[in-house]
Amino acid sequence: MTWKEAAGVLAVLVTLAGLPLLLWHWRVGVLNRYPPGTKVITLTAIANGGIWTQEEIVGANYWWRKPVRTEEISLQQGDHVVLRLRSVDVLHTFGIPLLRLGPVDVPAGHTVEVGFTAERAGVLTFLCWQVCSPDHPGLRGRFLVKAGKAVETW
Ligand SMILES: [Cu+2]
Repeated sequence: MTWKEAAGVLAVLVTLAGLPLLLWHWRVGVLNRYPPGTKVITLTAIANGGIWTQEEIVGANYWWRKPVRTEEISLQQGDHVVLRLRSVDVLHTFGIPLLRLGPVDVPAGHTVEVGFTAERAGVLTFLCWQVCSPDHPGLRGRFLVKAGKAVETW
């Protein structure tokens, strides 16, 4: 093996090992930029079937199977939450009516972040705010906020 071949093999190995490492570093960096204790929740909207899901949707699992619908997310009173909202298909609009949060546009292929604090215990419904598809009514779920020290309900 000449030194050029060896350099080529080394370059391929560095790329194969380095690229996933770089991506991992970027993702961890993105998720860690909030204050400690912040709950970062990713919700992805899918028009077909009317689903909000916490699963990561990439091309393969969009076509191969139906993602699990996220109907309920448990929170503790006082939780600081950052929602990373995504859409895989059409424009969806996110909202939590009881908090007067939204409507927040979630364009296809983009990630939109919104934050809120679960100040009181109770049930917070989240939904898609516009008729995005025939399955639009399915695009809803709820945060179940369990009471902490100071019990105050919605
Ligand atoms: Cu909708």
